[in-house]
Amino acid sequence: MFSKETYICRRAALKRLVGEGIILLFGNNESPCNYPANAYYPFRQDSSFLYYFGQKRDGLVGVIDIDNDKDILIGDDIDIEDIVWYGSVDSVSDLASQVGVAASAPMSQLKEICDTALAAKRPIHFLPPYRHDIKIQLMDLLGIHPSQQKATASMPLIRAVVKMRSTKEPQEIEALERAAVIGYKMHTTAMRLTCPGVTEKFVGGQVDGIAHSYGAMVSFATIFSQHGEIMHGNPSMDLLEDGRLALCDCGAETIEHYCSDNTRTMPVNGKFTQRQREIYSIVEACHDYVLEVARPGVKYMDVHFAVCRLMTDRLKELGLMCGDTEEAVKAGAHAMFLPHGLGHMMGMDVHDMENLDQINVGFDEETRPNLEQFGTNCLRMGRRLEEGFVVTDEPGIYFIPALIDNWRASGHCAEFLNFDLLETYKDFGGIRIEDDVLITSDGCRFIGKDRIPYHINDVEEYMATHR
Ligand SMILES: [Mn+2]
Repeated sequence: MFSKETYICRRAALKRLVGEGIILLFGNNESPCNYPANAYYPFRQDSSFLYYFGQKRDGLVGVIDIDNDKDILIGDDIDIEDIVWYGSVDSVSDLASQVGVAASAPMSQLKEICDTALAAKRPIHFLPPYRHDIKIQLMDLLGIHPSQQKATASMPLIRAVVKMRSTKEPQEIEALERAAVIGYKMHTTAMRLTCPGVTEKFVGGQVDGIAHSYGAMVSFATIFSQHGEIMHGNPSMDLLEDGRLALCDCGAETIEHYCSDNTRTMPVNGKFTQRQREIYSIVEACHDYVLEVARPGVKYMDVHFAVCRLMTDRLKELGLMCGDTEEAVKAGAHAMFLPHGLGHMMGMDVHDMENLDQINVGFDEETRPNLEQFGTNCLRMGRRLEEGFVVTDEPGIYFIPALIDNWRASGHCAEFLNFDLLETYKDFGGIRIEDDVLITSDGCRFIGKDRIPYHINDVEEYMATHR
């Protein structure tokens, strides 16, 4: 938790930005796995609740009454039976005072607060809920059916939260640096353990254990797979095989819930083949290019397309693509290899604030998403970068057999693609390299003092000397 003043200042700023009415910020509840007392572990608090109210306990709601300049922490104190099983915890009024909130109240009072505000026709602001229990709670409190809650969520509140959380405070950047330290341990663990004959699940499980040992949890479900071409390929019981690549995309969350998100792709046997080197070096060039051009004022969508053009040029040299680079990218031909965007915002959520809808986070009035074109429609971040933003830089090249067949059959972008040569890459898999980038006043820098090895020679050397 940060200082009490941090949360007081953030709530004051939120009040100024939203202007009027009453704000409800729901904390998360425990989520049952297979029966109520066996909840998914670890418990994860809602990030916006954490940002303004700092407390990690389940069953809390933050109320910010803008018009009366009053903050209230709502929640029930635990009883003696809970204390027997879980130990003593601070009272809700103590939790409130720890984050500079003067008032607290039991959950039963939340309905009264809402009824009074509704009767007075005051605006009640809430964020779009993403958990079903909160949707039911909202229906009970405000009478809005879950199917209507996304549409009736408060745009002034969404805009204010996005504005505040997008720009990371110095203390948040320090927290992200701590997450990167754990992320480094996770990735180098994967490099040490990767060798022919072990299962993907074994490596993935050891990597997860590092996150849990040094922080709160993984920042998302670890991807560790020989099928790098499957975007979210979770570890399977398959054995790692000599000659193949393993893609590891994983990250940590610190105790205070700040994330890391990195990807490395390594040869299972520790040595890249010539064909793997050729593709890897293109991804590496695209990844490094971002560092040269990302700075305040530059649109991340433009960086994305610049990377797509660079990738197209290099794939033309290998004979996998052909034709005019500009035209090929305009037509979306590069999406055969890169069917996703260059990156996303990162912070307390690994896809920061994605629950507030990507169009509100990665885009704005000036930069609109392209929802039509395959690949381009997956861009999560397009708008102009500002100092203090944290975005991921994660280009990749994938050979997706079903996509090759699909485009070949339909003739899609046939003038820019060499389908016969693509056919011979169907067993290749995929390569992605990902790091987290902080936008500074005049440029950008990677987060994480120790770089996880990613140059071809560094990866091979690390694997040769640490296994
Ligand atoms: Mn990512």
